[in-house]
This record gives sequence, structure tokens and C-alpha cells, in this order.
Amino acid sequence: MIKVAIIGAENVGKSTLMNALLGKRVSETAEIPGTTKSIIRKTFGKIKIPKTMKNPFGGADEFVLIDTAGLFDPKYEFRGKVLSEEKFKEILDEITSADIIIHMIDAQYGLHRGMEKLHHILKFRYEKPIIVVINKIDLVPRERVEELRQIVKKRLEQEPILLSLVTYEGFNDLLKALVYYAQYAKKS
Ligand SMILES: Nc1nc2c(ncn2[C@@H]2O[C@H](COP(=O)(O)OP(=O)(O)OP(=O)(O)O)[C@@H](O)[C@H]2O)c(=O)[nH]1
Ligand SMILES: [Mg+2]
Repeated sequence: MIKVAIIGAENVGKSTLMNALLGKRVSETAEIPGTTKSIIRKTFGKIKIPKTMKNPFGGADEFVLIDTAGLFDPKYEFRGKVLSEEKFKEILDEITSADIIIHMIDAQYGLHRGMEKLHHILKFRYEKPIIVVINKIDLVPRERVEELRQIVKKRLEQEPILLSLVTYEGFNDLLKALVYYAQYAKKS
């Protein structure tokens, strides 16, 4: 089983992504930041991978998806509002035991400073494969998305996936990245 943790600032769309990947509503979503209050929401399930995509699991495409509470306030460098220092650490422990991490960024706010630092720690200290996703691209002009893509690419040194969980643009790219990294995670 491959463990995938979805992380990001509050309200970026983590729970919406978890539901979309599993094709059912398992995690509560809302416009209000701080919706996921149980700091860690684990769900087991199969991700629907299109037949046209090479599936490295040979049918056993079982994942444990971990939806986490927003780690930071979207606008400031504060911890997420439902998190005490202790709970923040608890989430970090959970994240560092994942095989793959999805780092979600809200296209409206851009890369969060706190998340940028955490990204580097996870990548270099913990050697985690991280998929970077810029979500909610339906809400901002194309030029802004492109600008943000370049900033993220430069700061995190990797190409982000551009996603909308309203139009589903980029969703297939995300599935491809998951399949790719899952293969890699299984080998190690
Ligand atoms: N327009 C648009 N709205 C989105 C998209 N993805 C999620 N949302 C909306 O953004 C809001 C927050 O989504 P959630 O999935 O609850 O966000 P979260 O990251 O789990 O939030 P917390 O649990 O509070 O940290 C909801 O109203 C979603 O419907 C997207 O791609 N485009
Ligand atoms: Mg949530």
C-alpha cells in the first residue's frame, strides 16, 4: 500500500482533492479555512486510474490517502488555526512517514513561505518525492497562472502541475505523476 499525504495551507483544496481522487465524498470541504479539524483524515481506497495509463500496481492500486488540516494561515506565517504546536508536530510525523507528498498551492495566494520551508525540509532532509500542484487555476487569469508557475518552478526547483478541481483541467497530469512516483516509491 502506498501512502500519499496531501499538504498545504488552509483552504487550498486538500479535502476536495482527496474526494476527487477517491471519487466519493469522504472529507468535508468548505469555503472557510480550517475546515479539516481532525488534523489527520486517513482513507483507504482505490484511485481510479484510466486504462490508457500504464498502471505499475498490476491491479493492486490501493492507496492510503491522508488529508491533513491546513498547516498555515493562507495570508500569514501563522500555524493553521485548528493546530496547536503539538498537533502541528503530529501532522509532521504523519507526513514524514508518507511515500508520496502532494504539496498544494492556491493559485490566488501563491507559494506560502512556511510551506516553502517545509517543502525543502521534506525534500532534502527526508528525501520525500513531492508532487507540487497549483490548484484553483480557474479563479485567476492565465497570465497570473503562468507567472506563478515560473516562481514556483524557480523556488521549489520543480515543475508544478496546474490544476482546477472545478473544471478538472490538469487532473490527468496529477494522476500520471502519482502513478510515476508510486512506481518509484515501491522500488525503494
Ligand atoms: N474555484 C475553485 N474552488 C475550489 C477548487 N478546489 C477547491 N475549491 C473550493 O475551495 C474551498 C476549500 O476547499 P477544501 O477542500 O475544503 O480546502 P482544504 O485545503 O481542505 O481546507 P482546510 O481543511 O480548511 O485546510 C471549497 O469551497 C472548495 O469547493 C478549485 O480548483 N477551484
Ligand atoms: Mg480540508
